[in-house]
Amino acid sequence: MSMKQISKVKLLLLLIAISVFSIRTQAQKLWYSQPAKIWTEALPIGNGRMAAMIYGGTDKETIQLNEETVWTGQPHDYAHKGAFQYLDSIRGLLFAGNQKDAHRIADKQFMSQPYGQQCYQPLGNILLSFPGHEKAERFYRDLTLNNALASVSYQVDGVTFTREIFASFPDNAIFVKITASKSKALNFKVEMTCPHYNKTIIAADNQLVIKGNANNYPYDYYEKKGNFKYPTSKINFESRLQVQNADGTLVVNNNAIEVKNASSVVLKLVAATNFVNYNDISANAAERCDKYQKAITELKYEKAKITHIADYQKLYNRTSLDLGVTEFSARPTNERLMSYSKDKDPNLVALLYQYGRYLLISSSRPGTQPANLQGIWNDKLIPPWDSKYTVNINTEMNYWMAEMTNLSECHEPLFGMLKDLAVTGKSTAKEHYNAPGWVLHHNTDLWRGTAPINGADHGIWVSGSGWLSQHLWWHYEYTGDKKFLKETAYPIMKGAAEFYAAYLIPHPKHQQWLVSGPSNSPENGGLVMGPTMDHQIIRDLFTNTIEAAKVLGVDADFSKMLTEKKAKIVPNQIGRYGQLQEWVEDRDDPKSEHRHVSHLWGLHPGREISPLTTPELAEACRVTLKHRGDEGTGWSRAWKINFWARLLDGDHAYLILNNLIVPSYTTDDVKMAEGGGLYANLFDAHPPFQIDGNFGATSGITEMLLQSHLRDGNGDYYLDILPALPTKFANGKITGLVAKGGFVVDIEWKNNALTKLQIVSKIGNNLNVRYKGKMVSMKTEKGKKYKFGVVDFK
Ligand code: FUC
Repeated sequence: MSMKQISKVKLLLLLIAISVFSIRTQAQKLWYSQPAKIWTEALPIGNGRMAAMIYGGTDKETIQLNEETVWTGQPHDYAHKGAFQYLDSIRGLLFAGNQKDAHRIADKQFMSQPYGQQCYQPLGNILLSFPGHEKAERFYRDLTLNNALASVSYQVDGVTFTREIFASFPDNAIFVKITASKSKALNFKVEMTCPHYNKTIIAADNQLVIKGNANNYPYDYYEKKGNFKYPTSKINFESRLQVQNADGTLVVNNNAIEVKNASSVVLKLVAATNFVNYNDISANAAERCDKYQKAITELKYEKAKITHIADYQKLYNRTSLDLGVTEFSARPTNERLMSYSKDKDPNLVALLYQYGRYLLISSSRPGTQPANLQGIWNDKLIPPWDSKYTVNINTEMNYWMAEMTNLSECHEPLFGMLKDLAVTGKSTAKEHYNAPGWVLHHNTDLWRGTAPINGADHGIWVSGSGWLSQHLWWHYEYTGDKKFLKETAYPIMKGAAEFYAAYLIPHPKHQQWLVSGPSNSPENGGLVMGPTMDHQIIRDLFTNTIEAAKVLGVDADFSKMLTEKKAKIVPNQIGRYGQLQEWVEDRDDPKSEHRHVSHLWGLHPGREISPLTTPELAEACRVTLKHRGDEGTGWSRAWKINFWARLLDGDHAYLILNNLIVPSYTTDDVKMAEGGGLYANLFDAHPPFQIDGNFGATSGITEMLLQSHLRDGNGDYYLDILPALPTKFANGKITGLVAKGGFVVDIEWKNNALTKLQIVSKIGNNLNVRYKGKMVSMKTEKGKKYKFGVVDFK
């Protein structure tokens, strides 16, 4: 080959590399060739505390805003004083088969006061108007996941206008930069709006300020039902938007700021409320805004952007997933979603996977509130299910992926909430059950309500405290952090266990058994004694609490008592259709396609059922899943991906994943439409929008590639590599997953078989790596890297 030919080849290779690279980087973004018309087409950004949804309109841009502590209500103890006096009669009625009267008494005497909880509220909007930009060309907007930047660009009369937007965690603010390619071509108006009744919006000098009070709880349905008034709202808030122009002029006009003849403008938004914690609203929102503003007024946009990207990437870049790209991967996101079922576009799966991680980083950072039903994104004064925390599946699903996808820090807000709940839940344990410890029923809110809400038939469910405690134990299992175990986790777990130890009672017909109740198998079949799910959760909590006590060398007598009680809790039972029984009695309906599959908790996220340890029970789970079908609400589909992965059936898990990646395009995004799916912005549709399905999908995909919930007789974890790899994911690579025992795992596979495996031991635990039934067991050293090939698994 001549030199000329060589350089031609080189150039060609370079071009190929660039185009592959650009497809791959494209893979990390959501992008569209039109502005959003509805909220579920807008793109989300967030820094854990503040958030925005960006529509990207050309002549009219809307940036919808949230601050996570703008809620209705005020500090309040929801416990119904003296409710425990009715406990025995409710139990007696249920044991006697009289569910109707049990519901009637419980609804009247045993419910939260008020009967419901409070709701999460929007903060306001930034509105930008660009006269003359109605007819724009070359429109493009995107959200890049690898650097958490949203952008909009288009041309008018040959001038390119761009906006770039991000929410910075280190700088506690949202930044917007607006530029024109031609000098002094920017002419636009900046306004702010706020949907609450009590507010003032003022423009002065170079800033807009909203001051307001959160509305009261918006409807009186539960107030009437429970005959108890909702506490009024006492959250006040302030938000300030600075407009900083490089050139041109600013004119204040009628509470708006007009920018004239500028080349580039930066907007900086801060926001705060008076909320300190669930029991303290004594902060001063204005002082907080002063502080946040002071730190950024002189800060250059480019510097803030660099700081933001570095901070974000520290988390995001820890894990990568490559499932390959095809010609379909380069198309706009909405189009990819529309035709996903026909196209070969595995990269959309990888995008959805990383989007889950992006959304958790954006909605849950140390020191912030945990991700609620909508993460942190809500534009409605009456959001679906109050956009609060439903804990009979949803909040936990939000955090399944936190440790395993290497976002341990993002788990922290959940622990913060648990610290509060372990206090507020004491009063509910005392007033409703005359029991020690703490308990949480099926919902909580900013005020950490723990009493049963909405209706006795599903609100009286006692396992919120037990289920959430699993997350404390997981954090310890993944990190080995003994200080956390001692100071944070164990006291909360112990308090939860104390409650259940006092609460379980003997079953009158099966005296040897202890049962939970009154409770329900989440939202299926009403109030009962002994739903299977409760028993699985309580057993898991007792097991973890006993082990934690052992690690810490404390509470031997308490552990002994838990061990004895645990042995008596009703075991998992297989019913007449071969199904896993949802209740003590064999009365499952094989035709029911109920969205909750609660009694499979022991399979996932629990670990007492597995094809590898309890094959008969696992088979019963499979039968149950067949009965329930492959569809359901968004989160229900997401849970089923996890279930099938735990049953080691990758192809069935994949089938459900594909059932989740379907467009759910209804313009009325509040109405419950048919089944789950995704909106154009890839938010998961219950419907309506609920974020659990996003997080649950990321968890489910991870469970296909790595599982580490099983342990050997010494307590060492098994790392199951590619345990449920779908046939259709023939080639791929995942890096930076985390396994229990503190192992960071990179896996590569080709033609459906493992090719490379690398494991870094962060704690120095013993390692059992399993692949296709073969195992390597070894000691490891802290900080060391171990490499395996398929030949190592003999
Ligand atoms: C549970 C589910 C519903 C919904 C709600 C927020 O009550 O049964 O489907 O997800 O939470």
